[in-house]
Amino acid sequence: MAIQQTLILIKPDGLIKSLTGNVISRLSEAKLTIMGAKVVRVSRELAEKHYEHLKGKPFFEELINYIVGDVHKTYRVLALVYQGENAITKIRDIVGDTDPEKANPISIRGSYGRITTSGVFENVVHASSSPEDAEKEIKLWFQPEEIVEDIYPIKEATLNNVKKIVWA
Ligand code: IDP
Ligand code: MG
Repeated sequence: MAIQQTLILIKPDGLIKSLTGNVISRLSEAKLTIMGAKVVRVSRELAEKHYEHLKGKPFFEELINYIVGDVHKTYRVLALVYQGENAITKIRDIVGDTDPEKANPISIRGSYGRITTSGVFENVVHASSSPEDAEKEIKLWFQPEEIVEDIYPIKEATLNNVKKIVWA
């Protein structure tokens, strides 16, 4: 079994429905370790990079409106990094299928998700799908100093004469 990292986002519907505590309790069943956590106001640029692989899908624009907070007028997501053995599959099992109607009813998405009339799946949380996606996503959402251990290689960079630690 491999030690993996995974990025979780509690999306704006999760925050406006006051599900943060429930979601974190459910995720704790996986017995993983939290490595980083923060509240983020999501820019369109960050949203489009995060969902790059879905560009061209009919629901893409609505998905971006959803994750930046325009749909729920809730301009924040809670971003979490978990680490542990088989973290990706363990978390995806607790989170459930992408489509809330197909998701196991006791999963997070099965319990709390819905399909809106605009067609986007409001499914409460994001969870990385593979180790490659997790690495890309964690490096996109977090700076090295925001993670309690160096989970990926880092390097020193100079930006406007200021030395900074960045992902290598
Ligand atoms: P995932 O979140 O389960 O990894 P992805 O295919 O990466 O699923 O899609 C990202 C997000 O886009 C989903 O969580 C959901 O909010 C939305 N989405 C994906 N597929 C559809 C669809 O067929 N209809 C509407 N929304 C979708
Ligand atoms: Mg995905």
